[in-house]
Formats: sequence, structure tokens, C-alpha cells
Amino acid sequence: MKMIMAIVQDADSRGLLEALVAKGLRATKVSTTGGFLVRGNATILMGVQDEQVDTVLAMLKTHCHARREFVSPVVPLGEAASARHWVQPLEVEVGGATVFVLNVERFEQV
Ligand code: 2BA
Repeated sequence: MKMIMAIVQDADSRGLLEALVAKGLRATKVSTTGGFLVRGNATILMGVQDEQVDTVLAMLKTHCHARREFVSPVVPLGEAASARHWVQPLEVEVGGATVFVLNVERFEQV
């Protein structure tokens, strides 16, 4: 058995969960925050059989889309007043999905 942890964008999480449930796969959504953008994202936990991992990875590719986001670099107030320190927003590409596949040593539902 494997635990798939997928960090996805909030906008993609609903469609992904619906597709997983429709396939009879179980999933839990945890609301999380990315360390870099400090914006909400979603971590989806999925306990699956080994042979289901590729199916889940394919579903993540289908339902999770990369998007461009802009970050405004933080500039100290004193420096921001100076035209020499005019700072352009930084563009980053977020997602589709950041995926970790872990071995599950033991699974119980009690
Ligand atoms: P954030 O940490 O908010 O990162 C959002 C996006 O910002 C990243 O997209 C990446 O394009 C950029 N980024 C992150 N750290 C950066 C840095 N030090 N310098 C420049 N750009 C940086 P993704 O790579 O697609 O990551 C999306 C989200 O997935 C991340 O949100 C974070 O919540 C999670 N994540 C990504 N890699 C991870 C890892 N190795 N461990 C744990 N969480 C991870």
C-alpha cells in the first residue's frame, strides 16, 4: 500500500476529489499554505494499493493545472520610498501538483 500526498492548487482540488471519488478512490483534503507564496493550497492524502498509483498520477496530471502567479517582493519601508529601489513583481509558475509517494507500513481502521 502507498500513501500519495499531493499538494495542489485550491482551484483544482474540487474537480480532483470528485474524479477520485467517482473512481472509488478514497481521499482526504487538508487545507494548507505554501511556504513561498504564503497562499492557501490543498494537500490531498490518498491511501491506495500499489497498482493504483499510476492511475492516481494520471488523474493528478489531468485535473491539476500549472498557473502563473505574481509575488511582490517585500522591501523595507525606508527603501521603498526611493525610486532606485523600484521592484518588479516576481513571476512564478505554480503546480500542477507536487506529489510524494510513500510506502505504508501498516493500515488500520479501528
Ligand atoms: P509555495 O511554497 O507557496 O510555492 C509556490 C511556487 O513558488 C512554487 O510552485 C515555485 O514555482 C515557487 N517557489 C517556491 N519556492 C521558491 C523559492 N525558494 N524560490 C523561487 N521560487 C520558489 P511549485 O513548485 O509548483 O510548488 C507549489 C506548492 O507545493 C508550494 O507552494 C508548496 O506548498 C508545495 N511544495 C512544493 N515543493 C515542496 C517540497 N519539496 N516540500 C513540501 N512542499 C512543497
